[in-house]
Amino acid sequence: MSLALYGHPFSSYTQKVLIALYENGTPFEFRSLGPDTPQHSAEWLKRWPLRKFPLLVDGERNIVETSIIIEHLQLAHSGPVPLLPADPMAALEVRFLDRFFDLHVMEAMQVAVDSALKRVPVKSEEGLVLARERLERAYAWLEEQLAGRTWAAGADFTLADCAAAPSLFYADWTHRISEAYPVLRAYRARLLARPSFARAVEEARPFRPIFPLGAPDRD
Ligand SMILES: N[C@@H](CCC(=O)N[C@@H](CS)C(=O)NCC(=O)O)C(=O)O
Repeated sequence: MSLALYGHPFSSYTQKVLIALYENGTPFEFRSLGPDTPQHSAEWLKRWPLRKFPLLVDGERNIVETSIIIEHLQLAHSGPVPLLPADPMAALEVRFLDRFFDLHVMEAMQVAVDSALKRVPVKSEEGLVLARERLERAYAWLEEQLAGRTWAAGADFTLADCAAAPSLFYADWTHRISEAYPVLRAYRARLLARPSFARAVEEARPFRPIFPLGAPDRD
């Protein structure tokens, strides 16, 4: 059954799913959402009127919410890299960390982005302060959590790392991970060196000028 992914290369949540697809070499068609492809936007909105992306289409099925998409890929299109461990308690830990990166890193960073884009009634300076406070708490927690680990949940690359890579990538652009957090900085560097994420970062590079807070000259 053929797979199609609707999304945008610069979107953090799209990248989360791209990492999972690239990790397993899963064949799919990428349908980019943008001004040059109105037919993709029309199809995406027809299939998911809640206007969030990415959306995975697997045959007749529309699958949304990135964590669910990755779990679907594992169940229906598994490959050499299992992104959820077979042991249920180990899988629960991976799901918890996936939630942590989405809710406490990605969403915290998004506060600054949304206020800069005037999508919320918060001044951009205030949004940035709020995002920084939240990110600082998340960084401090992660510094302890990741000590002695290669990947978020231990020795294996999982769903949690798919969530961590784009969230820490853009969070660092929003509020730099300071030298007080060497473990977290090293983990972010390992994520950037992972071929699946490195590919997603390269594909998104031409879109850096659209980052509303201004993309730094690194990564
Ligand atoms: N919880 C959702 C979040 C998806 C999401 O917020 N995607 C962003 C793009 S990175 C989006 O759809 N933004 C458009 C909007 O909010 O209007 C998931 O995991 O898929």
